[in-house]
Amino acid sequence: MSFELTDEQQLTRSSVREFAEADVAPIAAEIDREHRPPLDIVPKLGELGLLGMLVPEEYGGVGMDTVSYCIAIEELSRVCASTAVLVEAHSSLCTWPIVHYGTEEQKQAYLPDLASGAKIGAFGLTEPNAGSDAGNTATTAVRDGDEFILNGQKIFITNGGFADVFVIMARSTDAPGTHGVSAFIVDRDTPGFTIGEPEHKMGIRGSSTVPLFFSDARIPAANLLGQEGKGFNLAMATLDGGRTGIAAQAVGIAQGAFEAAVAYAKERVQFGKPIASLQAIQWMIADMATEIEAGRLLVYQAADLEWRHEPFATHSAMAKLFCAEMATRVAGKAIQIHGGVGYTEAYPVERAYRDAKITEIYEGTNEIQRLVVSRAFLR
Ligand code: COS
Repeated sequence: MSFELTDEQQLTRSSVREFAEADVAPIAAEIDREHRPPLDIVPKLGELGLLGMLVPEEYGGVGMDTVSYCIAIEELSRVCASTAVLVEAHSSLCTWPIVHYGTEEQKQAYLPDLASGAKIGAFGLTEPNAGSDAGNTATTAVRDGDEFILNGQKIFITNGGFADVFVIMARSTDAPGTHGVSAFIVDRDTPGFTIGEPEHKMGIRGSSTVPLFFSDARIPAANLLGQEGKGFNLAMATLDGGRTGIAAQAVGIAQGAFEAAVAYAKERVQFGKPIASLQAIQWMIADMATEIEAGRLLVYQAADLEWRHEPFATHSAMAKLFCAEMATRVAGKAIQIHGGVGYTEAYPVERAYRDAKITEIYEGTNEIQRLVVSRAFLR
């Protein structure tokens, strides 16, 4: 057993960190304040291969291992969680299911543009009455000759405001519960498919979160993704990997907040000396560092299991569960170390705290992660 990253993984960390520091960090506070997705840097993300990380080389991607992918998400999140989730939802939730369930024609048609960043991807599972109960999908897809007609609504769709390609779950058969659901690839310009107003969120304000509406939206039957009636299984398998990505995002957010807290503790003088010399601060720093490291190991373990084609769903749920709560705790302590200024926009830790919270909710609430983990031991 080796805990050492490969040369390639270390290179991923250093190159993504360099890009994140140079191009993402300077805009992170601004896009948060302006509720504006970082669309200006999408071409650069594409150029660097950061939108094709999970796409095999034969379709124009990088074909990166999943640990490297998590490192990249971690490094982006360290400076900007909104940019990281743009990449994560595009990669884990849109390119991944097309790579793994797509026909050769679908892969040829969609993957090269998604990998280069010419197109951005999104994923539509959640509905007003199908949140944690994801199998309660009400959106319908009715077959009509060589088309499906989609009707219904999705909510809270990450990247939805500007994405070009959507993987959408809709009920296409009369089979009960999760069995009637199928997955479809839907193009943004499909007549009858419209995008709603962006949500105003507590955190990840630079991420686009919108509702989607389908009103007699006709898509080619050839855009059925995977087997008909197996869309719920596809969505769950997609989320298994996605959850490791969100756990990596949480580790990155925590790391960024931690580094800010360490720097501040060394520079802030009270009682005639830097507050870093006070045991109250030292203990918080020790707890933060230890928790981040534990979370990081959970992430890399889940990612490594996936890459080696071992069962990993329980581990990805554990990683997300632990890392999400850890990131909220660490960001909270980072604010505490900063004191009053930490509660203002002058320092990045209040943004980290707001951004960390969503990792406890999206891609399955932590209550759902506890359900997934406990089922593995109690079934
Ligand atoms: N991979 C593949 N298939 C899976 C799976 C997985 N990880 N988990 C479950 N399935 C399959 C089951 O094998 C079952 O298939 P069959 O009926 O063909 O045997 C089917 O899916 C239904 O599974 P289950 O009975 O476990 O479904 P439940 O309705 O009990 O729901 C939970 C399971 C609650 C875990 C699921 O609905 C869930 O993850 N909810 C959260 C949704 C979510 O994360 N939303 C975030 C939105 S995306 S940002």
